[in-house]
Amino acid sequence: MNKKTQNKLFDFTIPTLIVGMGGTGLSCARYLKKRDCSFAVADSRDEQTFIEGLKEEFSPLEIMAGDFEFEQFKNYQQIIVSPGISIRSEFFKSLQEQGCFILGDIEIFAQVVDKPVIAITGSNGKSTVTTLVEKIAQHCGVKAIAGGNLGIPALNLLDSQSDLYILELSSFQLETTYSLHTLSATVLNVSEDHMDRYDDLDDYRKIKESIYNNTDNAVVNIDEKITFDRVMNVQDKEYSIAFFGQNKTDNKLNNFYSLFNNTVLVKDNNEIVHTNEIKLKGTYNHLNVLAALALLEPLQLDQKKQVEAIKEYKGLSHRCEWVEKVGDVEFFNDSKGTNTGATIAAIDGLELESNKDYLQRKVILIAGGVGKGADFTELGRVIEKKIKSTILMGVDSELIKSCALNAGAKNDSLYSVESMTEAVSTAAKIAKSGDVVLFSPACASFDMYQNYMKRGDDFKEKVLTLKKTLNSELKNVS
Ligand code: UMA
Ligand code: ADP
Repeated sequence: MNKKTQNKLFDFTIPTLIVGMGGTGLSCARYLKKRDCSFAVADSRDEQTFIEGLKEEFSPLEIMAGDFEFEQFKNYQQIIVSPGISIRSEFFKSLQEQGCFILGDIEIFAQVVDKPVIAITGSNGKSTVTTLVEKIAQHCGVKAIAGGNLGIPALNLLDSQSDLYILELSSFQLETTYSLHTLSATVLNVSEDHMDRYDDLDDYRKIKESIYNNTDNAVVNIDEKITFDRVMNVQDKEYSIAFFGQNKTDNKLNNFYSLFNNTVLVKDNNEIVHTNEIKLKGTYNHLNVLAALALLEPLQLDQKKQVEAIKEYKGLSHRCEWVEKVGDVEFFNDSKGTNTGATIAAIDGLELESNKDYLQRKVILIAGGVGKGADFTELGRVIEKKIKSTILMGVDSELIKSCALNAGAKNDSLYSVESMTEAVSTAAKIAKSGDVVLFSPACASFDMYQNYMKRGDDFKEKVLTLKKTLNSELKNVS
């Protein structure tokens, strides 16, 4: 929305400090090494094998391992900070006051990329939309590659020499990005996440909205009223706007990609594809498809080809992924549901009419983990309204439980467990024929797992073990 928000540019000729040597830090170090730039690295980890590995790859290299030291850091005029480290701490604020230029890997990418970039942020749906945009573009013959928060760090994408880059950007990455010019950009939606790093929801939203700085095509969700108004109220807009959302009869928007009557995707009055022809299920996923199409609009791709790609796309693992039918009970893995917005969307996305009928509820929810400072009030209400039984585990399970109880959920519909094995076996005990077990934690995984993928894999493994055990018990009986 605003043009540049930082006047400084990264200077490849002066020494740089890279802070955090995970995927992002490594990609920066490798990129700077290729360009013969001078750099040092810092990481709180001080394990010997980690340090030896860095020395082996980047020697000679200054490594600051262990606690961050202000006196050492302040010698660097530019510091690349990994997204997992907050630049809002007093430590980094003081460095900025000393004149240090704090930036992230996406800022360097922004300064060197010479092909169009499509950028996607939002609390939920980023990976789904990013991958879908990539798949559609590729199917239409464009040499396109996706990465960023999705997994492959942005600077690594450059090796592919692609003609189109599609970046999933987290709010953490946007905080340290100043000059990214995009062909298209979107904030898919905003709901509470990472509240341990932001003052409030609007603070978080504004960081997300910075993705529209310097875009040619702002793709806007009509139901995100605050963001919609901010984008619309910019004077002398230097970008076009494409909208996406559910079609309401009073809408007079142009360039509107909408879901009509929950059954057809349309652009203005032109039909694109029927929802029953798409493998992705749930209203939120249909909105994801519309956002992907709106993002690709500037490329003017062949519609027939785009629709072919959409019909083919099955979605990603760990996102409302069907796992197994055990007996007559279906199990879904939504381990990537790491905030309340995602879990509520997943519950609604199951589209079970019976959810609305208190006596015939079918969904058993398994949730819990690290809440990241979230307010679970709304999730509590949804549990009370739509869930038959809820099984809770992880460090913040009690927070979810008390919100569900406050909303009026019955105590005997809430179960506390210690492990995934116990969660799955409890679900199996409670479930009746025709029920659905949804693992959608509404929380991050790192109290019990390395990441959401390991957590989802563990859930799937426990479900498969359950199925095997039941099958062998049945055999023994017969
Ligand atoms: N570190 C310190 N001090 C600290 C904290 C971390 O030195 O106080 C070091 C760690 O020891 C480690 C490194 O920093 O060596 C980790 O850096 P990082 O947490 O920034 O993680 P990366 O491996 O660089 O991964 C990041 C993203 N991680 C986060 O934003 C937390 C990855 O998104 C992303 O895929 C990757 O860059 C490539 O772009 C993950 C994520 O969880 C999937 N993202 C959040 C989300 O989706 O909700 C935002
Ligand atoms: P992200 O990359 O933003 O975490 P994903 O595409 O990986 O998003 O989806 C994560 C989870 O978020 C899904 O499993 C689903 O529960 C939920 N989700 C996906 N798209 C949306 C959406 N548009 N609105 C709300 N929730 C969504």
